Amino acid sequence: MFKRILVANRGEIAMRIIKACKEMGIQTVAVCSQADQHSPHLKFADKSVCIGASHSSQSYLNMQAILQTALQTQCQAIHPGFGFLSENALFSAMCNQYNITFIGPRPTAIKLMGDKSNARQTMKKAGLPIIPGSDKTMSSLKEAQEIAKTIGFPVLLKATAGGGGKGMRICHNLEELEKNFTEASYEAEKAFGNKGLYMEKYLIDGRHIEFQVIADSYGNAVHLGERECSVQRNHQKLLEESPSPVITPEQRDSLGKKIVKAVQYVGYQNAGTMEFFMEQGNLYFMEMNTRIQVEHPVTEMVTQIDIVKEQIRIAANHILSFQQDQIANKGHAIECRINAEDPENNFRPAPGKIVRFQPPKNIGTKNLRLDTFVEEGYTIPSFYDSMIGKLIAWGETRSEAISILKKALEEFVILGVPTTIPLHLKILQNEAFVQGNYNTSLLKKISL
Ligand code: MV4
Repeated sequence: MFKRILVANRGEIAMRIIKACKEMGIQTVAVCSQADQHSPHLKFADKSVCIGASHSSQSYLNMQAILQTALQTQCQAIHPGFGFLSENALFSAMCNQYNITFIGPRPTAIKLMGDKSNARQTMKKAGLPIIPGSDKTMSSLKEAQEIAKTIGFPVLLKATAGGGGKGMRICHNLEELEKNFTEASYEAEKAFGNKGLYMEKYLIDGRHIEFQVIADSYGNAVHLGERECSVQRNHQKLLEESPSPVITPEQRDSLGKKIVKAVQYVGYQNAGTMEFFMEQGNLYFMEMNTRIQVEHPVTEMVTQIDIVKEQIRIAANHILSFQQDQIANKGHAIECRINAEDPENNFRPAPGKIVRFQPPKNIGTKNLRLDTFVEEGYTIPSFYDSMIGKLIAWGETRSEAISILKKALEEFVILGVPTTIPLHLKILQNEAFVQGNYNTSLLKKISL
C-alpha cells in the first residue's frame, strides 16, 4: 500500500479523500492555490504546499507543479478527485512516466471515454443499447443532414470532446440543423479545442440514471447499482438519489450484468460511472465518466462500500475485495448539493464570508452524512465552483429518507451567503418528487 498520497484537488472532495487516507493509515499532502491558502482542508492533511496562483490554470490544473510537488514530498500516488485533472489522459500518462500512480483509470481508457462519439460506438459493440444517431464524428453538414433524415427530427448535436451537456444543440428541421451545425462546431472548437460533433435522436423529458462501476487491475468488475440524477438545472445536478424510484430489481440486474461486461470489454480499471438516459422505460448509454463523482455518497450509503478507499486499493494493485453477489443495496439515500448561490439572481454563484455555520444534529449517524470543507468565518473564494457541501440522508425507505433530509435541512443554518437549502426544501415537498414521478424537467416547474 502507498505510504503517502498527494491530493490534487480542493474543497469537500479533498477532505473526503484525506479522510479515506487517514482511515487507511496513509499520509497525505494537500496542494492549494493562493486563494485557498486558508482553506480548512490544508490543516486536515499531514502537509500542505501552495503550488500557484488562484486561477486554476496556474494551480489545480498545473501538471508540472503538481508532479514536482509529489516528487519533492515523496508521494507515491496522486488522487485527482473530480474536475480539474481527473479526466486528463495526458496527466495520467505523465504520472506513469514519473513513476507516480494516478488513482484512476489508465490513460487509454480516459482517452477512449473522453471521445464521446467513440465511447458510444465502443459501448454499442460491447452490447449496451445506445440512442439512434451518427456512428462516428460527422465530417460535414451534408453527412449530418443525411443522418438526420434517417433517424428523424428532432435531433441533438453534441460535441465529441464535450460531455455533461455542454455545447448541445437541439435541431427540429433541416434549416435549424444547418445553422446549428456551423455554430456548434465553432463553439466546440473554442471550448474544447476540437470541433467534432456527433448526432443523436433528441429524446424529450427523460430521466438521467447512472450506474457506478468498480474494476480492479485483474479484470474483476462489479456494479454498485444506480443513481437517479434527474433533478438538474442548466446541466448542474442538484439532488441525487439511490436507488432510482423507477428501476426494478430485474432491470438493475440485467442492465448491471451488461454494464459489467462492457467494463471488462474495454479493460477499464478503477471507479467509473456509466450515464444512461431513460425514455419510456428504456435505458440508453450516453457517456462514461472516468472519475469519482460528486454524488458517490448516495451509493456508499446504500452499499456500505467506501468507493474512495476502493479506488486507492485498486490503484495499489489490490484485488477487488468483494464480488457482485456480496453487494447488497439496502435502504434509500438522497443527497442535496449545498451551493452558495443566489436564487434571486438566477442562481448565480454568490461567494462571500460564511458568518454562521451550524450543521444539523445527528451528522455521523447511520441516517445523516455531511461532506463539507467550510466552517464558520470561512470566506468562499470566487475562483472555483459554488458547492460548499453535500448533505446526505439514509432511510429504510424513500419516504423515510425524504423526511430525515427535510428535518436536517430545516436545522441547517448557514448565514452570510445565500444557499440552495430553500430550493431543496421546495423540491422535497413537490408532489411529483415525493411520488418519484419526475424527469429532467422537474426543476423548470419549481420556483422559490
Ligand atoms: C440527451 C438528452 C436527450 N436526448 N441526449 C445532458 C447531459 C449530457 N450527459 C447529455 N444530456 C442529455 N442528452 C439525447 N439524445 C437529454 C439530456 C439531458 C438534458 C437535456 C436538456 C435539459 C436537461 C437535461 C438533463 C439531463 C439530460
